[in-house]
Amino acid sequence: MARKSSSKGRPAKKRVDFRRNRQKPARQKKWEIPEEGDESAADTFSSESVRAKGELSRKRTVIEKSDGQHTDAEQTTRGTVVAVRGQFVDVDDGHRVWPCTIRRVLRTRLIRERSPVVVGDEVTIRIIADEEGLLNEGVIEKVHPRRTELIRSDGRRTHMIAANVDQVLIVASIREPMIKQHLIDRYVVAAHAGNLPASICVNKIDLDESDETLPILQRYDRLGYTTVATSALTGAGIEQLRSLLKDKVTIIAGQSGVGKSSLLNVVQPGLNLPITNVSTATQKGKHTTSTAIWIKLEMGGAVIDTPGIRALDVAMIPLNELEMHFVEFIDLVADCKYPDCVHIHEDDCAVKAAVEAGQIDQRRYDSYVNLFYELSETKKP
Ligand SMILES: Nc1nc2c(ncn2[C@@H]2O[C@H](COP(=O)(O)OP(=O)(O)OP(=O)(O)O)[C@@H](O)[C@H]2O)c(=O)[nH]1
Ligand SMILES: [Mg+2]
Ligand SMILES: [Zn+2]
Repeated sequence: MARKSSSKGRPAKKRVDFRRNRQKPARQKKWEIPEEGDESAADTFSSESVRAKGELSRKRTVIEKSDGQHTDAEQTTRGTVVAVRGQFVDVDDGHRVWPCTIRRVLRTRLIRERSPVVVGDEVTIRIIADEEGLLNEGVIEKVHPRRTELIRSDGRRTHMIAANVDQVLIVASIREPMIKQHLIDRYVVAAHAGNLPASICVNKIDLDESDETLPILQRYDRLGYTTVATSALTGAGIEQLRSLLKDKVTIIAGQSGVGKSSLLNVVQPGLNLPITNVSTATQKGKHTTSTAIWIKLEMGGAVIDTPGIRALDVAMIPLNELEMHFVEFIDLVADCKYPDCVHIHEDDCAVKAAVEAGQIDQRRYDSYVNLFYELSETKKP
């Protein structure tokens, strides 16, 4: 990941004697928060840490400002949560990644509100000194209001996946593993239910020997989705993929092994995300990417690489709303004979008539029926 290392660009640090008489409190009450992207603010910020015991306790660590002066203001900064590992959270403030914990009162409140800190959250952190007196850690003081929330449900409980996402990129592969249109439809429905625009990427087109990719993508083009055919191996379609990702926060969804991480490695050389080794034996294997991670793109924007299938789900969609997530059904449902038509076994159903007339793709309809039965199963008391 292309991030500034902790040592680079860090202001000079030195240890100085404590003042005899403090003219101002060690901790300034009024914290300044540097504007995002304001390099100079962070570089000239100063901090201190006080040791509790021992020889070093008579010294305090200060960070020298660029003009050689130093002050005792405590440092806060604003950043984005890029990874969450239990109680430990990595925050990128645009200059470096700070390992953070969550302030206790905040954590208690978040647990009560069932709204944990997730990848993509904008947070304000207070920089604190580690055991060596180095300013290398942070405490999350505040989680800023979210623009969007991506939630997954297993039918009983909901889990927050990510915050502030702009769009979903659904990745499938034409082969290895074999493309499954019902899975694409599932993700499309989940994205729609989460109010997120979806784009569809079919990868590994180097393995497409009978030109199957284009007709599949055209089905989604016609429905208004942006589509792209790629090969992480040959580089085909990568420029188009780049322009799709630029300046947006995108969550990448798709089955394990389709090449999500491989594509990101090509989109941004140097990322070095670990890649699954797909052999026939492991085609149904575990995800190489195990937790959601937030990756800043040098061209602008960011992507969230998720463990495929678990990221998006449809289980929280009310059964009677499923039809609304199939865009080509929406204008038709009002023409069904029965107002509560579920478009499966009713007569005079406008949706079924459209399938028969070839206006609605049979596979899309099959996806609808499959999802309908799946949802009615999970919603049984
Ligand atoms: N032939 C071919 N193989 C590819 C392509 N893209 C990825 N692969 C291979 O597919 C396998 C899986 O790639 P990953 O990028 O790890 O897949 P992923 O979607 O990130 O998988 P998870 O992290 O498990 O969800 C690796 O062996 C890649 O080398 C491609 O365009 N063509
Ligand atoms: Mg991966
Ligand atoms: Zn109907």
